[in-house]
Amino acid sequence: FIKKPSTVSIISFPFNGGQSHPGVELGPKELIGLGLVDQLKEMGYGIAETSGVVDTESLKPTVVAKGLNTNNTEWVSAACKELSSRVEAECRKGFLPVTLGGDHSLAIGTLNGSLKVFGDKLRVLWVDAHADINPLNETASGNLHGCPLALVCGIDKSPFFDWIKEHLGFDKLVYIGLRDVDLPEQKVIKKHNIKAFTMYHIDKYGISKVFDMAMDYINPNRDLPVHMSFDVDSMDPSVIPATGTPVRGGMTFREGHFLCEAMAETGCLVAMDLAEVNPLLGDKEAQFKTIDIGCSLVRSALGETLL
Ligand code: EXY
Ligand code: MN
Ligand code: MN
Ligand code: MN
Repeated sequence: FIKKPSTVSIISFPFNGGQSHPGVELGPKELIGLGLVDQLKEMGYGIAETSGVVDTESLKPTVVAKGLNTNNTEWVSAACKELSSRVEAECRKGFLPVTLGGDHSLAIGTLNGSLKVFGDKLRVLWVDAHADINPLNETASGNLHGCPLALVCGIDKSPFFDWIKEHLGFDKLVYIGLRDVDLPEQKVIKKHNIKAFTMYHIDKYGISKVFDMAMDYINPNRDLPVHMSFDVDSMDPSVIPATGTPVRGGMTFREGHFLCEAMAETGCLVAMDLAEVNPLLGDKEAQFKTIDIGCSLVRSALGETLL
């Protein structure tokens, strides 16, 4: 248990540069529009004055480098650099930054920010259908939302991301929810022995045991600061349909909420991301479900209980 922040800072990151579906940049507005800030206030959290929106559009470069293997590289870099300083500033004040995406390349910024504050103590719980650790010269899609951890863990030292000085140790990261991992990512995970609990493990052991095993691995005494980066596509598409890279066979409504409730129970959460909500990818019902459950997952991670 560590000193749990009593003030949250909601950072809206309306960004779609890490992938190709328009609409994911509307995620933050929809989540807040459904009342997330008021819900957190009702839970007793203070809302930081410095909550706000990162103006990602103003950071879009006019000239784009040619011949790169990845798309929107400079834009992703500039936007995430700004996001990093926002997250760093909030963590330094002892607030809990909740970064609302926007695509998962946002984690390049959020994890850099929390690493600057917590350093080698920081632990990362990555909840996702995907590993998001493609080396930049090996990604098949060229979408940087499939690469954040390659930059955060220092596998890639791209000159376009020269502002990334801090790297996360591979033994400080754990995955829950994997079910769609590219070959280059499998190579990286095996080479660096990254701990990963896939949907197979959730089926085999149940989410409670998987959570405990994950926490025992990165945070055995439950006394280290944990940054949870939650990709909504970790959930089954029947639960959260409006997202850019859905993969069947995901977590149920309760598995996702249990994971967040158990994370809150540790009292170790110091930062959270909610990524990949794309309100345009589904009909009205799909949109509402996705945003409503996104808000609910955040509340659970911040301590909302059923009784
Ligand atoms: N691994 C695939 C790629 O690199 O393009 C799919 C990545 C999906 C990324 C989303 C954020 O999790
Ligand atoms: Mn992801
Ligand atoms: Mn994903
Ligand atoms: Mn390093």
